[in-house]
Amino acid sequence: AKEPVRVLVTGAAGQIGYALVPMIARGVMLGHDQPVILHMLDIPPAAEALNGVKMELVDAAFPLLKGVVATTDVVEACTGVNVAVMVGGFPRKEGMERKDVMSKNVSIYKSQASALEKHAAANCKVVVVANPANTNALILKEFAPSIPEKNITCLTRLDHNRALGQISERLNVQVSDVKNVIIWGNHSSTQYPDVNHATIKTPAGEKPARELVADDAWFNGEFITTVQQRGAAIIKARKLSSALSAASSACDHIRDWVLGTPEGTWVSMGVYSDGSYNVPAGLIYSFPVTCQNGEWKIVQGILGIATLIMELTLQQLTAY
Ligand code: NAX
Repeated sequence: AKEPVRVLVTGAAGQIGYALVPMIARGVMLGHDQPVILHMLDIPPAAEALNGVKMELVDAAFPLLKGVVATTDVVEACTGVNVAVMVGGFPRKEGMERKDVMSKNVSIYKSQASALEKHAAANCKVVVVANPANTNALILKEFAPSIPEKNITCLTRLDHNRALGQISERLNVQVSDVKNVIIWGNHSSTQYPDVNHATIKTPAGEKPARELVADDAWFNGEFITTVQQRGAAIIKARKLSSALSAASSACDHIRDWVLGTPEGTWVSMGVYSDGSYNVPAGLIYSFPVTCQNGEWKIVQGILGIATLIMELTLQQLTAY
């Protein structure tokens, strides 16, 4: 039997946490033959709720779940963890300046970074979900210099999955037949969802998504804004922000990172830039990546956005 993997979820008493921990305990994140021990961290005002989540995990009698640590102590939470999903943080609230949120998150991520650095298992893989996700990941990377920078990532897989979902709905195809969209940049409304390399599996082989859509203009306008503003649309509808889709996407992110991406498929991950595509080195930025043997690699040689826009203009010109 496999040794259990220890998975930390911070902010585990929150809404994403509540959707995420049962997925992990069911093997959605690390595989259906991989036992897990859950480490759940939250802050003292949420301690009672956190304990309630622990009670429900016990009640659900998950066969793969070999233990639960529910704590408000950051060191206890981080000790021995192999995977860390950072969901807790201080989100920007109405009327708050960006710099106010930043300083709160700097202190949270600074202490969590040093606890992970000192107490997590060697080669612990980290994904930051809490917004601003790119920035929080960067803070974590800066304050945990002994954790290899390739091990610190942020979640843009939700945006990636939203793009797949929109294409599937629009083209009336199965979402599992759509692949290779790209989210460039941030997890924020300034991200660039790119469909120019996306393909659809058809009985006649893989076809570019752009060839199959009746109205190509949709891809250049409404598609992009729908993906960029999907988070806001969910809040408007649910009066709460995305939780089940965020949790499921966090599982996808870790699963593909640890177990690998299928041949010919890439996914979007926020990772530190090595200067690829002229993105300043050291930033945490969303790129198309493939994963193998527990390591991600930025897909090279895809037309950059500037080239791409030029190309499109040329295509439009030659079409006349
Ligand atoms: P909730 O407010 O429901 O939960 C957050 C939890 O974090 C709370 O239980 C809170 O007590 C806890 N927390 C606060 N400070 C903490 C600390 N220092 N240590 C440990 N726990 C702490 O928010 P939820 O809806 O679960 O969202 C969590 C975060 O995910 C937010 O920052 C949100 O903006 C972000 N999101 C990121 C997404 C992404 O794709 N990257 C999408 C969904 C989501 O909006």
